[in-house]
Amino acid sequence: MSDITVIGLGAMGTALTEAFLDKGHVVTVWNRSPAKAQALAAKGAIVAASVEDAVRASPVIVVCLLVYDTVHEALAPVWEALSGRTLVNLTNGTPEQARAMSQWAVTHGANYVDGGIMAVPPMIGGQHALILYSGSRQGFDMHSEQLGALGTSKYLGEDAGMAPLHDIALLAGMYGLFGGVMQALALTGSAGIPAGEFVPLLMSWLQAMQGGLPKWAEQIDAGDHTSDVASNLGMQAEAYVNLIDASKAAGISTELMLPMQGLMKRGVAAGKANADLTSLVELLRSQNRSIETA
Ligand code: FVH
Repeated sequence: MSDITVIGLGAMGTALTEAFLDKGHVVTVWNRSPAKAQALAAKGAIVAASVEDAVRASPVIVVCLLVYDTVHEALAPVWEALSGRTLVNLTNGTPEQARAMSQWAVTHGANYVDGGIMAVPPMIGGQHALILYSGSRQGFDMHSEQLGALGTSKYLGEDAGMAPLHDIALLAGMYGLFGGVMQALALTGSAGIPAGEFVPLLMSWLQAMQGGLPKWAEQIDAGDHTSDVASNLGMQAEAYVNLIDASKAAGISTELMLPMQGLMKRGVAAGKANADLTSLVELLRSQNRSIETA
């Protein structure tokens, strides 16, 4: 028996395996393309000949494949081997996919823990690598020491959907930020300003704006978007027009910027001109436009 099995040796699965090995764990690995296991074997990993052998090798199976469908594809034929083991699925997915997989695993006698990796491969094993977990408390507690090799663990409760929900919400924040950063760099770049010159200014601006988020949380939790408003939506919607116009004038695509403008306009039309930008969160909740227009 080994301590841990890792199924999936892409960029992330490889980093996970290395972190387990670094902490002295005995690790069995399996990957669809066997060549990716060679470097890990040289570092001490045991290479299983089949998925079934990999599952049977350890009490805890860490899976990190591309998407949930590939997890099903890989594990469905070997369901009998999962009984009595803990399945930790670190593949990116939706809360619904995680809950369905939890049900499937539990039906086959396994503890199921879902995970969201908030880190890129080089961060794995360091304290800044945050790994979110949810699902079986028993499964998480039994293996929390081994999982601690990957970074900082945060357990979010028995509902397997909680880790992917938090994961996706954090990624939504990240992609929103990155979208704005791309627009900013395209704009300044069009005027010949090197990114290296502008980025320090951008970073300190974003840091300053981030300081306002606790107030956002207070307003959203209280459902009060009209007290103590410093920058009302009506004013921001007018200023936002300049952002679109300046981009167009510079020959920069507005495709990343237009959805936010659409939401602002909807907020103003809904009578929220004097409210804070936070009122738009309620608008997103109450009317799912992407579903309506899909
Ligand atoms: N890398 C990152 O920055 C992010 C950080 C946050 C978490 N994500 C998620 O982690 C999952 C794996 O990502 P990855 O970076 O390891 O991805 P790849 O390097 O592309 O490796 C993909 C592995 O999946 C295997 N695979 C794909 N299709 C199948 C299949 N049909 N059957 C069996 N295995 C399959 C692939 O095998 P192979 O191509 O080497 O044979 C790799 O092992 C992912 O959910 C991220 O969103 C990473």
